[in-house]
Amino acid sequence: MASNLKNLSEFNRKNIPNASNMRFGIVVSEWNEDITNALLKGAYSTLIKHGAKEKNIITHYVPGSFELPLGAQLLLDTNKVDAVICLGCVIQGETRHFEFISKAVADGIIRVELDYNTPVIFGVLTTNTQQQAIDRSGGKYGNKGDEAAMSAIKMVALKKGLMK
Ligand code: DLZ
Repeated sequence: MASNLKNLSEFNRKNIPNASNMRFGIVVSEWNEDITNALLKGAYSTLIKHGAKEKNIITHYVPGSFELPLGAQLLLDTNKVDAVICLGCVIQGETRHFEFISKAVADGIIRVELDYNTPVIFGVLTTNTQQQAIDRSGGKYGNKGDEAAMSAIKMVALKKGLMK
């Protein structure tokens, strides 16, 4: 299925592990904050729905998506989280800034994830238009925040299971 047609909030919820013993960090970009706050709402509610406790979810804001990887790294350095969910929204403008930010964020997030051997989830929308971002942050294509939270839960369960 073409990924741009997938509803980001539709997944088999029966396959998602219980998150009651998991701790999450969420880093949210302040750029395009209407969108990123909607992503946060989706991610947070999905974590809670699957058993995560409010006291085990730490949320921090960073200025823009470019700062998400460092935000994630700083959170991991606290040793208080089992995974970090990075939420951002980069919208194509008139210049090439979009390409540089999108690539830097993706590269940075995977680098932190592998360096720390800990799930760091790419909950970043990279869209051509504001409408595409609205459609994917609680609109007609669901909410990327939901998908990011679900990925975080699954990856923490995988790690906990393998390290037993
Ligand atoms: C500068 C900038 C621009 C033009 N566009 C976005 C965007 O669409 N989404 C986003 O999250 N951040 C944007 N930023 C800010 C950068 O991510 C970063 O915060 C600044 O370049 C400072 O490092």
